[in-house]
Amino acid sequence: MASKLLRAVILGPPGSGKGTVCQMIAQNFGFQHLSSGHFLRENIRAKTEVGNMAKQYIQKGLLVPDHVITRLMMSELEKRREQHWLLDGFPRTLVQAEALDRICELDLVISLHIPFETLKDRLSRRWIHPPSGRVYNLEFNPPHVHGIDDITGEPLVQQEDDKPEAVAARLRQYKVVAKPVIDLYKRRGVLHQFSGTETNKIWPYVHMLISNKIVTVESKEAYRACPME
Ligand code: G5P
Ligand code: MG
Repeated sequence: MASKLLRAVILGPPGSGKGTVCQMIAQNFGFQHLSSGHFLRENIRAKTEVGNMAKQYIQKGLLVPDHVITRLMMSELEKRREQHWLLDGFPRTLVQAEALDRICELDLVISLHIPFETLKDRLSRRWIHPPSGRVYNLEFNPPHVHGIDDITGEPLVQQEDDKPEAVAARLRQYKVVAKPVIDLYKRRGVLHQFSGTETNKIWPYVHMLISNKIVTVESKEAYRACPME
């Protein structure tokens, strides 16, 4: 792994496979996978002040206010200054992207484009293991035993915001707020878009992109350490 710390973000509508792709990247490249939804759900379970506030929004499929999520994510990033990280679900609005800009420069932004019908199907079949954030799908990656987490043997649950009304609201909202964020990263030349209906078919391209990025960063670092006359 390169000595420079890599800063990456994955964008995409609910159900587009951000969490699934991040799990693959984390396993293959050792990035820390930081999911804003996971941190929010942890806070809800722990009944913190942030969690109690966020719950009302999440259950309705609405975005949590910018200042709440930004403060939460900044404090999580502060704890991981020395690690390569990959943000999943943050930033989601232009205000959040500007807050992230103030603390780091992104090396890479991945944006997933998946058809609407595919998203609705996937979310209604999703089950998760709340303590770890592990994601399953009854068709795509089912647990070994129905309703049970493969690693811990604990029960899986279906999230409140995967209910049909909440899913439709989340998809509508994504289209509106994500556009300026995508445009910003496109203008900066760090955005890489992937389209398709199957994560396993998108994955080899994402793998290649990250491998190339790591090689590029390593060669730049080597050049800086030993510049040619
Ligand atoms: P989250 O938790 O960030 P969303 O809405 O961004 O939630 P979500 O639902 O977690 O996104 P995903 O991570 O993009 O989707 O997708 P996933 O979980 O990997 O895959 C979806 C399902 O499809 C899984 O069951 C998976 O196994 C399956 N799957 C994947 N690939 C395939 C495939 O190829 N084929 C098939 N058949 N299945 C597949 O945020 C939750 C809420 O928190 C708040 C908001 O209220 C949000 O709604 N929040 C924020 N609010 C404000 N600002 C922020 N930055 C916020 N972040 C979170
Ligand atoms: Mg997710």
